[in-house]
Amino acid sequence: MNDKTNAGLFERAQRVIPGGVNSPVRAFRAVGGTPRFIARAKGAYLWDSEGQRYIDYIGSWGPMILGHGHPGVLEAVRQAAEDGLSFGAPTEREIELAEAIVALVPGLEQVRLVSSGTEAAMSAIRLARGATSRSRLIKFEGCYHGHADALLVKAGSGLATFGNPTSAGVPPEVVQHTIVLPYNDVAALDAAFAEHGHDLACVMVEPIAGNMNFVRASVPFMTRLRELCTAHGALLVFDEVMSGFRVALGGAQSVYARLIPGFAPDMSVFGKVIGGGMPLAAFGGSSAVMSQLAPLGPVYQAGTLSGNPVATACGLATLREITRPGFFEALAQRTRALVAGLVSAAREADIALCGDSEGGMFGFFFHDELPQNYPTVMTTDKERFNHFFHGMLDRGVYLAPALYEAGFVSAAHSAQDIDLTLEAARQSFKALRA
Ligand code: KE4
Repeated sequence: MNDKTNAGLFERAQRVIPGGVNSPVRAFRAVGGTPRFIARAKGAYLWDSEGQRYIDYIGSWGPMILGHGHPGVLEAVRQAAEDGLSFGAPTEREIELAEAIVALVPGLEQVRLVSSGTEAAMSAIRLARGATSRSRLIKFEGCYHGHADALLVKAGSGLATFGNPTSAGVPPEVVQHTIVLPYNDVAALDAAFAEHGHDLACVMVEPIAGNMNFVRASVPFMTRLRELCTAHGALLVFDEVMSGFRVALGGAQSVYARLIPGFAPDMSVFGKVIGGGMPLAAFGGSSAVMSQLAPLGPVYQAGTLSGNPVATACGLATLREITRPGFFEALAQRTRALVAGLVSAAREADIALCGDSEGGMFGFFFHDELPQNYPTVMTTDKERFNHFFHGMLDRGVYLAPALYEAGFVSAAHSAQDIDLTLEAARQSFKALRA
């Protein structure tokens, strides 16, 4: 009989899967200890292979905005699976999902569906380069856009967790066109555009960066970024894989459109929530730009499972729920209550903690003020975070297993779940002081 303990499963996994995981952050190497092997999930909860229940604040790193096992979503997936898992041919449901995304994101005229955020971001870069006949791109330190070679430069997700700002195996010539700038630094933007503006294809940015925990782009920074891209003919690409349909129904771009009159990016990348937990992502923009894509134009992009009928059913059912009146107001309120409760629980234990949230996405730092960029995030107390993480895990609360990751609340998290979480936090903070 196989050993079903987390430790036993981890030992067995490491024999046949590198690091025992299919995505590095899951290995708990940033926080130490044994990863939990999840057996099942329902609503706001996960159960590991030993039967231990956790209140889930990862939500599969964003997709599970409704909570796990939403009946309407499961029914849609069941029906779609009955009708066929994959055809490699167009379906009406792909049109419905594309129409839903375009309707929810002003400025988007067309989208192409793909299977992962990495694929969407990689394709958006290729399209921006093809559409502008330019090669250079700007990304920002602390932002992560998936693991395509050109973007694995000072990435802020797993790589930052490992303290490895670039990845082995990425030839220097592949990243020679990628400029990495400090986040929220207007002077650096001006200098980079002054030098490279004429051959910049695009700038890719996480408008609310969830791969260095939770850092907002400042209004002056975003305003200047928009001005400079427009002035130099570079495409402004919003990576909303994490923030899209998570921080607001219209994504982070709708938040900035309220703060900066007439603001909109030129292209957007989505993932996570739009797949509802199934492999689905998208990138989009104006028809003029998107028409450069094969089969219409010269920029090639393809995918066997792109627009998969079961994944699109899951995504559509998810979007149907989050567009219900009041959905985001309720989610944002619950998430704010969580963050405010964490900050006050820490204060009771005389521990410096600050936090922020937008919609159903949140972050917190063992720091006395919110970091505005990656170097500042790096100065926050990692050891204290790791102890807190394990204190919460031992008390049945599953936070993101890395200081540099954002957290996620779902519509299934009840007020009681928040209260239980805050009680676990009070005890964990006290233990930190002991
Ligand atoms: P995927 O290829 O993992 O679907 O998406 C890549 C991606 C692109 N852009 C942003 C802003 C992202 O946050 C991501 C993926 N996010 C990580 C969490 N930090 C996924 C978790 C993981 O790597 O296992």
